Amino acid sequence: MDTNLKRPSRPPPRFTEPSAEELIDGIRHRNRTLLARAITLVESNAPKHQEVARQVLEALTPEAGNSVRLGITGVPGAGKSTLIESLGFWLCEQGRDVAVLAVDPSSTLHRGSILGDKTRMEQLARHPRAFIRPSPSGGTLGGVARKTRETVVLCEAFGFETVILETVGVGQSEGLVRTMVDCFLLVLIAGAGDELQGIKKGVMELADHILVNKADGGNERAALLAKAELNRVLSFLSGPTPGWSTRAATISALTRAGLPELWARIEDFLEKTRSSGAFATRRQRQAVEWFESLLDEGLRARFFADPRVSRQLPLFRERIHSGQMPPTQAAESLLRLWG
Ligand SMILES: Nc1nc2c(ncn2[C@@H]2O[C@H](COP(=O)(O)OP(=O)(O)O)[C@@H](O)[C@H]2O)c(=O)[nH]1
Ligand SMILES: [Mg+2]
Repeated sequence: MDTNLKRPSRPPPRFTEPSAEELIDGIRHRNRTLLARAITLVESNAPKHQEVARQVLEALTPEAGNSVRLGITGVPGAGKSTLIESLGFWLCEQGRDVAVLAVDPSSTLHRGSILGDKTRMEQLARHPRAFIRPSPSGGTLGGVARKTRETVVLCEAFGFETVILETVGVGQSEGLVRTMVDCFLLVLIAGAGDELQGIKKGVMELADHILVNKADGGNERAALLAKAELNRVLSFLSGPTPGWSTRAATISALTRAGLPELWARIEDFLEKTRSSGAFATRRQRQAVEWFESLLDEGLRARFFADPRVSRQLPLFRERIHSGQMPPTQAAESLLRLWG
């Protein structure tokens, strides 16, 4: 007897993509699967996905903006992911919904890096109030920036109260993430003599709070010394937020000692900057920066997609290569051809 005949018939698997309306409705009703699908569309470079993503963003942007956006930077190995897991879990346990997004402009080439991070946030990833998303592969810094900003909008419309952005790549991503967050934390570790560990003064000047991590297991004294040295240096630097003095503190992301103090410090920051207006001013400036970077990206994309440009481009390269045309003239001619 053919047992297959007795099986109840299942509906065929659904391969169709959700419409913009389904995604908008799904995010409003806190459907995580549809949130993830919408983020995938935002991250896609396919024009038909981008069109749906645009509709979703247009509908949901007015509902976004209600989270605290935190950025966390620091050298690889300083303990950023461990800190995010500890802080995120702690916040979730207090009833807050936390989204964690990684920002890694190098991830186009090395998609592996964040996977390790994600597994290290195992406890947080399992928490029903948490949502963790690895970095988009944007192709360019501008691409990653756009995708991350749009993902923040989706997460906020969904209702996440805290959105944490972790910089993964080194070098370029700090400045970028600073333009997307309300409060920016720098994670360092004590030891090796040099407390600044190649962290440039410029990066310290982006931070609203500095953490000397791994203050545990006999390393507490070194961490306290590093903290004191940092606070000495900080007293000579101008911080990124008017009316707020950046200070260093010790923490252990592993034992979670110093975590409630960290959150109290962040709340103090939010309270002060909200009442002084610095919070709103920064968000306004960031909106203009977002607009400008969209223009930059859009112009680049349209320029290179124009057939007049793409037909001529190899020819111009060849002429420059063979010395027939100076680069300045070539660039100008190609731009004129387009605009
Ligand atoms: N002892 C100690 N180890 C830590 C602490 N925070 C992170 N680590 C360890 O440092 C390593 C790098 O941590 P990770 O969070 O991946 O650093 P990231 O590259 O900055 O994200 C891991 O082996 C962590 O377990 C801490 O507070 N104390
Ligand atoms: Mg990490």
